[in-house]
Amino acid sequence: MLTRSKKLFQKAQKIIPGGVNSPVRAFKAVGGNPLFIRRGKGSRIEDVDGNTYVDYVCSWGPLILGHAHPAVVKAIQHAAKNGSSFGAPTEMELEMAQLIISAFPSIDMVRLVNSGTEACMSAIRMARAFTNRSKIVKFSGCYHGHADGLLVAAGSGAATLTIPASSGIPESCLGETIVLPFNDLQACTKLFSERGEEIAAVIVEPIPGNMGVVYPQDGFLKGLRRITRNYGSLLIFDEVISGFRVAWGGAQTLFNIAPDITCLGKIIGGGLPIGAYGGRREIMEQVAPLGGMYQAGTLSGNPVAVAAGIATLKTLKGSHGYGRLDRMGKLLCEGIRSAADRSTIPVRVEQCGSLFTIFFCETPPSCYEEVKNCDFEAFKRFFNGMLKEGVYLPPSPFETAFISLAHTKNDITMTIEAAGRVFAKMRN
Ligand code: HOZ
Repeated sequence: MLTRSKKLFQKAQKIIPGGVNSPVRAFKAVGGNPLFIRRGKGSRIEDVDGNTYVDYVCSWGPLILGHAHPAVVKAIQHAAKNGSSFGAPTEMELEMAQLIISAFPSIDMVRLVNSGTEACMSAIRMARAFTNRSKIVKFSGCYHGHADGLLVAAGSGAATLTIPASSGIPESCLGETIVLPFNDLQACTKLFSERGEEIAAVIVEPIPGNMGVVYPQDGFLKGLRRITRNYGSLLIFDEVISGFRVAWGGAQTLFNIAPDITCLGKIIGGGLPIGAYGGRREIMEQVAPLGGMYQAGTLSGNPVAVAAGIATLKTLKGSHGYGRLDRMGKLLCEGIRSAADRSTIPVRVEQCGSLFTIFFCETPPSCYEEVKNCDFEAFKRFFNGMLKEGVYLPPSPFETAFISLAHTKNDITMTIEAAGRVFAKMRN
């Protein structure tokens, strides 16, 4: 008998491309049928067939407090009652801007937009306006949303579907983007020595999450900071995933590096659509109406999204939750590692606080090229085994998984035990 998820997916495929509104959700990398989700509460989600799962997708990062946190629900209800959108400034936007600026010392001014894609797209335009240069450097496996020019060797869904560069983007546009391997400072030094004066900005996920969690090697980010400064280029940290996730002030606080521009999203919207880009005052003064770099949006600074974001950030700050998230992350990842060791299946679990990725390989990948050499068949079997056990992981080997403050020790224990059983089955 067809499950309700299957029936809905069949219908959806007729009227929505691939049956989904964002490609990774189609389960192409893991086979089978995507689950249609009915509701979520805390660390759990329930599908339309009534199955419940411990959720490690958490809406791909925004839900650091878990699903339907009471403070966030209350803030959304209250804001919606007062009107869902005005297209005019509100006092709450000021509060959000202040929260962001106080958390990120590198940000003097910030502009709210509607998604991480918009944040990165605007950051690039602003960097070009400020430097009066056109070339952009990005790293393979990093994903900065789906704007033209950033969709080359991109992680996330593009990596999952092995799309090297999206069709529909003019050659002239792609020619402005130079792609380097992540963690290869030498390649970056060489490039700048040859073409440094043409480069407007280097954009990087300081802790990539869109090829799975890959650690920046010692000196890599500091090196990027030094090189960009020497050549008058800007350094853009895409902290859409890592911002407010790995620390209150994001990865830049962890590594003590001040980028020129920071892109944010996800957590600052508490599960509603939002993005933001911010940076040094003289750079942000390029943005209209102060300067000539244009960027706008009917729903920018949307009061309901901003209310959800403020409630999330305030609850997060009040909870002193980063220690707990890190402890839970360590507990879970050490448990999964031991379970894998017992099965003798080569597995590397990379973790940074509440972010983690299970790579099926011998050594932790240091760049996209190494991630691509992992065993994706093994990942697929593991994913599907875990799903049967009631654990919902990201349905792609190129994504990071997320732990929330709603995850309990019981969830972690249950997940480790499930992983043990799945690894044992995979070995047989
Ligand atoms: N690009 C998102 C993860 N890095 C996936 C978005 C989605 O499918 O919801």
